[in-house]
Amino acid sequence: MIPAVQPFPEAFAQRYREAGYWRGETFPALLRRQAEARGEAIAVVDGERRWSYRELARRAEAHAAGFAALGLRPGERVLVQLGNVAEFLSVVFGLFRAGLVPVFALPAHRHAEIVHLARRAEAAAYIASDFYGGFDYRPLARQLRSAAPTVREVVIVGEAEEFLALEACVGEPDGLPGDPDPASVAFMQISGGSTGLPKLIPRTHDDYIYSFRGSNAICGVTAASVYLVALPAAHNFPMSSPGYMGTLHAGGRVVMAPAPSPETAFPLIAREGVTITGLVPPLALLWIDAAATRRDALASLEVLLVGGAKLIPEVARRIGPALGCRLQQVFGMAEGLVNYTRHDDPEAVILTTQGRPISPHDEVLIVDDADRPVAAGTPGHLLARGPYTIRAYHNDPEANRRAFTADGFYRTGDIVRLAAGGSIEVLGRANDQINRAGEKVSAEEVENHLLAHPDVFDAAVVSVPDDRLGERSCAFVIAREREPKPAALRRFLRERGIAFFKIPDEIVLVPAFETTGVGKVSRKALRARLRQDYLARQKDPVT
Ligand code: OOB
Repeated sequence: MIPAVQPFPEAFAQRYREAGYWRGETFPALLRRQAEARGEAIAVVDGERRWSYRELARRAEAHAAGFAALGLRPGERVLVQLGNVAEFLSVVFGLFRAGLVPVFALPAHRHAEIVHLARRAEAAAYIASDFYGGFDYRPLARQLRSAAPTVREVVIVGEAEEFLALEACVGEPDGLPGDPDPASVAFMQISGGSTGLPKLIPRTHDDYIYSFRGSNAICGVTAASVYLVALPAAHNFPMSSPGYMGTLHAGGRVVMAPAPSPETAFPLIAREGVTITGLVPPLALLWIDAAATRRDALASLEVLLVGGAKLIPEVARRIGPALGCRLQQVFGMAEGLVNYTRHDDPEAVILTTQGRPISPHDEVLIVDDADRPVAAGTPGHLLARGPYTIRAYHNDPEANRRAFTADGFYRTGDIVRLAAGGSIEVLGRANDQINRAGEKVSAEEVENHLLAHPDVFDAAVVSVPDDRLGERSCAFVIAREREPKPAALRRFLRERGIAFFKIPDEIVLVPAFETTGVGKVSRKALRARLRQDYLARQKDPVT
C-alpha cells in the first residue's frame, strides 16, 4: 500500500507552526474537546434526530471500535459515499478516531468514478448509504467488490442486505490508537480535474484545521452559529468554508439538508434558526426567486456564502435585498487556497470580486504562459502556495509534474486578475474543464467515454454559457458509418456508470472537425474553435 503523505518541506512546516497556523490539533482531539466543553449542546440535526456533542463523540468512538474490529488498520483508506445525513459526521469522525483515512466520494459518483477512486486510493473498505437521493448504492457496492480487490469490507448505513450494517459494526474501544500525528494525512478530497479521471488530494490535520479555523474568523462563525449543509457534505466548500467542520470547531450547530432546494431548505432555516450557509450561484438564484414569497423563513440567516463557480455581479447585487442577509463570495478549491470577500470590504468589492486569501502566508502569483508575473490588473494564471495548499496529489507523479511548479506552487488552472485593492477576480479557466453549476467536468474524461462507443469516430467536449448553470457541456461527435442518436449516446454514458452531471447537456453530430491550415490541431485549440463556432451560430442562427 502506498502511504498517504502530504510533502510540505520542513522549512515551510516550521514557518507555519511558528506563525501559529499549525497548532498540532487533530480531528479526534477536536471532537473530544467539544464533547468535554459542551457535551449537552446540539452538534448535528438531521430531520427529527438531534445529536449532542457527547452523542456524536460516543457514536464516533463506537464506529471506530467497529472499524478496528473489522481488521481495518491505521493508515488504510476507506471510500465514503454518504449523503447529507448525521451519520456522515459520526462515520467520518469514527474513521479519524481509528486512524483510518476517509476518501470523500460525491453521492453523484457512479461505477466509473467509484472504481477508479477505490483503486487509486487502494481502499480497504467502502461505506455508503443504502439509498440516497433516489439511488440504491448496494448494487454499486457489489460491482465495486468485484472491480476493486483491495476493498475487503462494505458497510452500509441503513438496510445492508448481504453487507454489514453500520449499527452491527461494533467492537472494543480499548484497542483504538492514540491521537494521530497532526502532520499526517487525515483524509483525501477529490479534485474536479481537467484531465482524465479525478485525482486524490491528501489533506493533513494541521493544514485543514487551520483552513476552517481561519475561515471562522473571516466569516464570523462562533458557538452561536447554525450552519446549514445545503451542498453535498463530501464537497470541500460545505466541509470547510467555513462549513460544518468550522462550525463544529467553534461549537456551533450543524443542520443537514437532504436537498438544497428552497422547498427543503427554507423550512429548515426557519425551524433551526440557521445563521449561515453556502450555495453555488445557480442555487442562490433559485433562493432569490423563492424568497420573493417566503422571505419570512429566512429571518435568522445572517451570511450567505456563494462560490464554486463565478457569481455574476447582477445576481450578487440581488442577494442582500432579496434574502435579507450579507453576501460573502468564496473562491476556493479542494487542493487548498480559499479566498473570501470580507464583511467590511466596500460593496463593489463584495459584489464584483471573489475575495482574497485566508492567510497572510498564502502566496499567490498571477503569471503569463511562461510563468512570469504579469502587471497588476492584467489577467494571468493563478498559482498558489501556502499553509493549507497541497504540494502533491496522491500517487500520481504525472499529474504532479503538470500541476506544481518546481518551487511547489499549485497551478490552479484559473485565469484571474488582481482588482484594485488586492482582491482576486476570476475570469475563467486555462484548461478544458466545464464548471457546471459548481460541479467540475473534465472534457477529456467525457471524450474518453464517448470514444468507447462503437459508432463514435471522434468527440470533443466544450463548455458553453448557460443562463441557469453558468456553463453547460456540449459534445461534438463525429460518427463512423452509422450515426448514433444523441439519446443512445446518453444512455451509453449512463450505462458506463458516470456521474449524471458529466453527461453532455447537448450532443451535436458533425461531419468532421475542420482543420485550418495543415497538420494536427491540439485538442485544446480544437475545443476552443468548436466553442467559438457554437457561440457564433447562437448569435447569428441563420448562417
Ligand atoms: C470549490 O472547489 P472545487 O475543488 O470543486 O473547484 C475548484 C475550482 C476553482 O479552481 C475554480 O475554477 C472554481 O472551482 N471556483 C470558482 C469559484 N469558486 C470555485 N470560480 C469562480 N468563482 C468562484 N467563486 O469549488 C470550492 C472549494 C471551497 C470553497 C468554495 C468552492
